[in-house]
Amino acid sequence: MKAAVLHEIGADKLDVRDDIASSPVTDGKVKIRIKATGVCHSDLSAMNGTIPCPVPAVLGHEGAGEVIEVGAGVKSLAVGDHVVVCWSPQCGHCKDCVNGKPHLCMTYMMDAFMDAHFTMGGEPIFGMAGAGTFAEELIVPEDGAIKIDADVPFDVASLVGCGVMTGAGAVMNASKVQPGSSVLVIGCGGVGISAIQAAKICGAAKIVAVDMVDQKLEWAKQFGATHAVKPEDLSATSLALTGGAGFDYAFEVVGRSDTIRTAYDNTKRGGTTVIVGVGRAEDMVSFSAFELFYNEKNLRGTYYGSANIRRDFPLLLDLWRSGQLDLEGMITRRLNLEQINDAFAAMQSGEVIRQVITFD
Ligand code: PAD
Ligand code: ZN
Repeated sequence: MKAAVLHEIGADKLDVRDDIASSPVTDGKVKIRIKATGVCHSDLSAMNGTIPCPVPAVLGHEGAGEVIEVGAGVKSLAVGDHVVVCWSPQCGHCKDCVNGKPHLCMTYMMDAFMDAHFTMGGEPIFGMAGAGTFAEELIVPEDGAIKIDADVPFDVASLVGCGVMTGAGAVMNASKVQPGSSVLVIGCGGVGISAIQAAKICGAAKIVAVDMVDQKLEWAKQFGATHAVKPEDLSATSLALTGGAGFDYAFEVVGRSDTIRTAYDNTKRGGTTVIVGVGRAEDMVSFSAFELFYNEKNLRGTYYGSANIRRDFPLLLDLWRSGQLDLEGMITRRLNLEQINDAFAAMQSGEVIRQVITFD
């Protein structure tokens, strides 16, 4: 089959080849024919070493498709089912799953580094985060594929598998944005735009989007931001809208120490700062011992939008169906797998919200 492979960390291009195979479908696993896959910044972060990834690897983790084979013991899925791939499956039985934090489930974590479900030239190779949706076919555990209604277009469904779940979940799950509140979103890519849409759905009265790309600011307004400004204009906007007190909620959706600091500084005392972006392990952020006490801000991260995927994937698609969550509008470019390296260039220049690769 065709797949896009990362050969080494630091490579600036993926190798699109047609000699990749999948290993046999073993007990408890399913094989999916991928129909659509979004291109997320985290794919780029796997290439540059920000996110750990065993190599060589098939990248891609935001996908949807159709089940074409089920292993022994699989109960919840059948051949022909339409599914969204989940890159961090939730087992439903561990302490985190039963304590209402299924996104922290570690049951399948090691599989990503130990269980290679692709082969290249007969040698086993891994898929990013246990997934690898930049491929025509993919094997995941049963818990890594969530069944959806057959009438949902695959391109729309694919986005729910990462960017939309993460951005919307940051707002709905990690911070529970309240009606009438003020919200700051720094970084308006696919994840940030999803956070903006969710903030509007939750009833935020003021939603300020920050990005340095003009087109992103235009899009942010189309998707629900009440104000959209360049980083250098944030202080003046905060002064005008909050009297300089800061926002009830601030979301960092870039993955850098300086924007994390900006998000914290622009959160009001007692407010909540949520770190959504994935930054580098060596990029340190500093806080004074006094300010952490005095400001009483809630500073937290969010992994995969703190999702309960069996609840949230259908919930997000219900919001899409009701017209409140615009997923088609976020797809600013459609392409095929051969154009994957162009997709990374377009993402870095800021000319797209989300790009979706489709397979025939
Ligand atoms: P993207 O590249 O599409 O968007 C990032 C946006 O940030 C772009 O519009 C940039 O112009 C903008 N930006 C860059 N630097 C700055 C700055 N200094 N100030 C303001 N804006 C800036 O990325 P994405 O939306 O796909 O992903 C965003 C982050 O979320 C990225 O770090 C990704 O790895 C992370 C992510 N986290 C999870 C999770 O589980 N927490 C899941 C998926 C993605
Ligand atoms: Zn992602």
